[in-house]
Order: sequence, then structure tokens, then C-alpha cells
Amino acid sequence: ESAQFTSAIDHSVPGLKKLIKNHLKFSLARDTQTASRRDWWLATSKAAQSLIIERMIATQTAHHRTNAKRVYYFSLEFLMGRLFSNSLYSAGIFDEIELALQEMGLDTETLRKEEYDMALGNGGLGRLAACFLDSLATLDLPAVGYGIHYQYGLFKQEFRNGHQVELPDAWLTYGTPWEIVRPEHSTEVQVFGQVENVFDDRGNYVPRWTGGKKILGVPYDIPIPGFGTNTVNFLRLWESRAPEEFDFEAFNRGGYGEAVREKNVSETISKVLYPNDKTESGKELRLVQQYFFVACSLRDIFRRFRKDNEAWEDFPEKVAIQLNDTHPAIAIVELLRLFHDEYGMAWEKAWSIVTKTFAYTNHTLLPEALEKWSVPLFQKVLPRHLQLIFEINKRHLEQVEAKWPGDVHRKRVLSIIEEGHVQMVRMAHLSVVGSFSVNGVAALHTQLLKAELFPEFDEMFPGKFNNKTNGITPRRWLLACNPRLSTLISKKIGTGWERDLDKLRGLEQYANDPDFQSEFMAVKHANKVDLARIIKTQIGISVNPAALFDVQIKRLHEYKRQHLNLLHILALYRRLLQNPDLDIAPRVFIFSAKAAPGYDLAKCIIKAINSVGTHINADKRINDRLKVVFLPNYRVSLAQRIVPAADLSEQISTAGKEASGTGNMKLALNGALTIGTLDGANVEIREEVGEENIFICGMTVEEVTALVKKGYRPHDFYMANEELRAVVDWIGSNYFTPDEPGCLRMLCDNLIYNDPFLVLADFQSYSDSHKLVDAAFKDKPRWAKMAIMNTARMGKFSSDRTIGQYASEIWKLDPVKV
Ligand code: 26V
Repeated sequence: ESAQFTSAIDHSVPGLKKLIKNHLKFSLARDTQTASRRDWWLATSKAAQSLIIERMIATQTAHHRTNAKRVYYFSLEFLMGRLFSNSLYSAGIFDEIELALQEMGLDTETLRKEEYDMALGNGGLGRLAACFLDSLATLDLPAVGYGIHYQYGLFKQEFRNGHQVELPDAWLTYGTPWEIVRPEHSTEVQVFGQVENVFDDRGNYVPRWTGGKKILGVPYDIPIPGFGTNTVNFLRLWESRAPEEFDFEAFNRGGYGEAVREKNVSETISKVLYPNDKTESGKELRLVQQYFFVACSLRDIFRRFRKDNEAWEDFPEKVAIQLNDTHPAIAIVELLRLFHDEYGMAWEKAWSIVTKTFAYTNHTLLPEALEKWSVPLFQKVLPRHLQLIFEINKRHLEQVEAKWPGDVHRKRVLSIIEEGHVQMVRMAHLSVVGSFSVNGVAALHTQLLKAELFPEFDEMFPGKFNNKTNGITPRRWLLACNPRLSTLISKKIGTGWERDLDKLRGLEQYANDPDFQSEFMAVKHANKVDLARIIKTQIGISVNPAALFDVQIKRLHEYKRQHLNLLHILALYRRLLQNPDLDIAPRVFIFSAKAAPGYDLAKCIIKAINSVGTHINADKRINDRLKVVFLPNYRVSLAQRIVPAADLSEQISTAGKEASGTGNMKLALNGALTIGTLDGANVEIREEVGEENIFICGMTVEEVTALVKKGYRPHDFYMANEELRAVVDWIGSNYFTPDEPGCLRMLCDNLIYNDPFLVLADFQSYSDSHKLVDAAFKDKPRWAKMAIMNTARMGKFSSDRTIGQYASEIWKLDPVKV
């Protein structure tokens, strides 16, 4: 079944011009004379938004009329970036708007930059959620994203004397044209309080959660338009408010101050995104955030379900909920509580519906990132949920006992509760037990998930674990970010690749064609000239666009090994100083990365790169053959400028530690060659591009495991390798930081005496691999061919492929055409 859709808006250039001017006047109360660039950007955005909203209404009508099954993507993070270009492309008015603006003396390129990034996420996990929303809409799948309307997104980063400084990200200061507040769908939830036993209306003595603090959730909707289709889904973000604007009782009791304070506590919940992306710290507010948005979302889903359905048994046929990591896993318990406590449903029936509804995605194997909450904290924040978790666990362990009678060890490792000095709730175990599907995000990661992290669960629930290799949206990561390459591709193989990325295979036949090679590399060069200009204006460093642009852009983390990259830079520098005639292609090393504010070693690595960079960049003897650039404030919009200009993509995590990576896909899609370890999705990238088109280095997972098992001694590697020893010592000396003696000591000591991510063990292999990179880069036709092959063979890594697999293999979800 499908709904009819006809637009009431004039899409012509004059029509759009009028629409923009109307928004300027009636939405912004400005005239064309006094309008600032931001006003024009806002008015143009509002114009695009009108077309999108029209389609959103039609889409929601179609989903309602067909009583379609929907997927709900629950995530604490959505790293959306800017929405301007995406909206114009999806509304199908990119060229028309460009012309309309031109006629008014403006241009899209200038206006685009007025938008503040929507940075409601830390990194890979949050950006994946954003790519998924784009693909869901593009594939006409009925979907809603649920998350938190943070007042402050991921902190803004500045460097002071090479050190990271964090500043608040006040992204809403000037408002955003994209969101629609929906006070009519506000919903009330509670936290804290206690559990009492009371008689219900059927005379049963039952537990009741009472006395909690009431919080109001107010939803903000961001329309999510598909590309080349009428579907427009939405992202619904909850803002926390005090239920009463002003607590008059508190006012009468304690005066104005106390009344406002009450309100402040409620509004703290959606105040700020937690900036840690790996280490779990057990903060009460974080748990409250998780419960708050999940509880609001489930009430919203209930309301929608009840409009078109009668029987709760049908719930799993109409609702699939995907948990983006364990962060929203409390939803499993909340849904059970709603059915069992609030609707009086029998436990078995409630649990059966719950476990047919949820699916869980695991995004990391790092033990320090696995969420655990102490039982006392849970007792304080969610007392009834804690009781329910113990009951879930009791029944779960009874099943374990039935399967493996008397196996105490198995019960201990499979339990949702970790026993110890303080009991802990293991959210990953809760997620596995409460979901019908558990997936990893790359083939290698899923294999390790099954074999290393959850072998007993895999045995207990055969078939529950599955792989869904990550992907990226080609609309943002090729069409929008690289217009030159997009135009060249469409000229060569026609359009259509934007919705069917496998079509890029059509480029392979031109990989050896000298004319196409020079066109392809001319695009790359022009993008590098653009990036060079950005580098010059941002940090005042001149770089040569003919040099090899060697790029590592991602969160700063030890396991990602930016310090391995740094050791290689120092080795090259030293080789050049000792042999000034050394024939190497000039290189620009480009970094961009934020470190979690409390992660001292990561911050030290930033300082080290900045200090070494400053020194090398100023060294006349090097004569611009090496440059080191660290662009501050890494974010989606900056990535969109760096990715199209990269020659080499650094993906050098310790094997087994990077679940997938998605930057690796973005860079390869834009014709950068990868230097990387056999980790995460790199393994599958190699499979696709062929081993002749990638530089693989470092130990394999098996070699890492063997070395750690045998006892890794970084000091041995340090002693055995003269060059390695020299560069490590160089960092540890005060040579690069004379003003701050000792400030890089912790990095150097960490490497020699600890090195948990085997940097020293992989140094030589990495350094050797870079020699092959250098040789390949000097051979221009060869490099061009390899770059083209990378772009041509990235089809698999479209998030459309990923989402297609989630829809058919996990959600059993059908598209609805609008
Ligand atoms: C973990 C935590 C721990 C508690 C504090 C707050 C917080 C916030 C975020 C996270 C997420 C860690 C997991 C993560 O980001 N994984 C990344 O997911 C990407 C998408 O699947 C994947 O490409 C990366 O390899 C993986 O590191």
C-alpha cells in the first residue's frame, strides 16, 4: 500500500527565491537590506525545511495508514554535523537553491559555513547512528531515532601552548532551523523514590514504585529526509524539564531560590553530553540520562502503538528496538516494568514480548568500556528496576542450571550481577539476555565477540550472535563532501551510485586510463589546495599541496596509536637530519583528534605531537619536506574537508582493539590509500580493494595474543632497535618542550615500561610499510591506479548495505513507499 503525495510548494528557482524571502521576512522578521549571512542561511534552511516537512507529514500518514512495523533506534549519541547540504540534496533542490541564491548575490558555499555542527556524540558510535538514519530514510524504512536533546554537545577544543583546552559547545545559542518542538507529546517519568508493597485493584499485594522525583520530557523532532525518495523520518530528542514551571510549594516553603533550584535539578539531566568515549566512570547523572530518555521513548512508542493496535501480543510485530551499545539497555527492564507492573501482565508473557522486541549492537571489546553500575547506585536511582533485574537474573540462572547442572563457574560468568566487594550490574549481560539479536560491527569484531568476550553466551544462545559490518552514507561522505569527485564520477559512469554504491565498480575499467588517472588526481590536488588554505587560515602553517597528505583523524586513544604515528615522524625527521640527501617524497602529517578531558595520557600525546610539529615545521634544514599539522576542534564538518584531500589513511590500532572503524571507509571512498593493521573493518577493506591496493602492517590478532600470553616486554624492543630507542628517548628528553621540562615523561615511560597497546612491538613493521608507501607515491600512475581502485571498490561500505541487512536479518522490516 502507498499514499499519494503532491507538493503544494513551487520548486522552481523563482518560487524558491520567493520562499526564502518570505522566511526572511515572516520567520526571522528581517528585510533584505539588513539581513546578515546567518539570516540568509536561516531563511534558506527554513525554505528547504518546508519542503521536507511536507514530505514528513505524508510519510507519517503513510506509516500510520499502513500500520507499518517500525524500527526505533535508541542511542545516547547522534553526531549529525551540519544539516544544510544534506537537506538541499534530499529535498532535490540543490541546483535550484544555488541559482536562486546566485540571483540574490549569495552562494550556498558561504551560507553553509554559517551552520554550527550538531555534535551530540563523541565519535564513531554517534556518527554511525547519524549515517544509519540517513540510510533508513533512503531505503524507505519506517524508523524513528530516539535520543537526548543535549543543551551542550561535545566540547569545543582549543590548543594553548600545544595543550588541549575544553570549552562548552553552546550549539543552540542562535537556535537551529531544523528542529520542531512538540510540547503536545511531552511525557512525565520518575527517578529515585522507593518500592512499597500495596494492594492493587484486583486484591493482589504487589510492589509499587513510589515517591520518585518527577521529570518532564519534552520532545524536539529533527526531520530525516531520504535521498531520491519521498520518505522523511524523524529523530526525536528529549529535553528534561521540571514538571511545574515554578514550584509554588517550594516557593512558599523556602522562597524563590529553592523553587528555582528544584527546577535546575530536573533540567540538568539533558544539560550535557558525556565526553568520555571509552572509560566507564559510574556517574549517577549518566544513569539518570539513560533512564530518562529511554522511559520517555517507550511511553511515546506505546502511544503510537495503541493508536493502531489492540493486543500487546502484536507488539513485536510492530516494534523493533535497536540498542546502540548498552547505553540504552535499561529500556529492557523498563519495558518489562511497564507490562508487568503498570499493565498487570504475567511475567512470562511480558518477558516473552520484551525479548522479541530488543536487539543489541556491541561496539567495543575493551573491558574498561563495558558498562557496569554498582547495585547501591541502582538501588538509589531505580529501585524497582533493580528488583526486576535480580528477578530476570534468577530466572536466567535457572536456565543455566537446567542446561549445565551444578556448573558454578558457568553461573558466575553468565550472571547479570558481578559478585565482589560491591555487587555490579553488567549491562552487556543484561543486553544479551534481554535481546533476540546481538551483533558486532565488523566480521573480525563479531568473531572475537563470540570467541573471546561472550563464548558462554554464544553456547547458551546459538544463533543469537550475528555480524553487521558498519557502513557510511555516500550522500554525506562522497556526494556532499567531495563535489569535484562526485561530478567526475557521474560524468564517467552516470549518476545512480548515490543510492547504489556498488555502481562505483564501473570506475575500475578506467583505473589504467592515463586521462582518467590525471583527472582523478587533479580532483585530489584541488581538494588538497582547499585543505592547505584551511590549514593556513586555521593555524598559520603553509603546506605544499604536492606533498603526500598523510592523515590520522579520530578520537585520541592509546589503542588507536597516534603515538605510533608520532614515533615514525620522529624517525623520518632523524633520518633526514642524518642524511640530508635522503630521497623521500615530501609529506604533510595531518592529525585531528579530541581527547576525553580526564584522559591524561591522551592529552600528553596531543601535546607531544604539537611540540614535535612546531619544532619540525620551524627547522629550515628540513626545507618543507616534512610538515606536521594538528587541526584543532575535530568535528564532522572538519572531517568533510579533510577526507577529500587525504592521500594516505592511518588505521593503525592494535589488532583486536578497534571494533570496526568508519573513518577508514570514508577515506578510502575518497581515494585515500590505507596504511593499517588487520583490525576491525580494515580486514574487509583489504578483501574488497585487494592486497595490492592497501598497506597492511603490524601484528595480527593471533600474534598479539601470543605475545601478550608469553609476556610482552616493551623494554626489549626498545633496547633491540637503535632508531626506536633514539626517538623514544628524544620524546622523553626536554628537547621538544624546553619550557615545560618533564611534560612528555609520562608518554615515554609508558612506552618503555608498560605499552599496553604494543606500540614498540609494531614500530618496525609500520616503519617498513611506510617505505613502501613512499615508493608507491613517487610512482604517479601507480598511485593513481591504486587510489581509483579504492574508490571503485568501496561499494560494500555503504550504510545502505548495512541497514538493508539489519532490516531483513534482524528487524524483519519492509519498506513503505510514500
Ligand atoms: C562508551 C562510553 C563508556 C562510558 C562513558 C560514556 C561512553 C560513551 C561512548 C562509549 C562508546 C564506546 C564504543 C564506541 O564508540 N565504539 C566505536 O563504535 C564505532 C561504530 O561501531 C566503531 O567503528 C569503532 O571501532 C568503535 O570504537
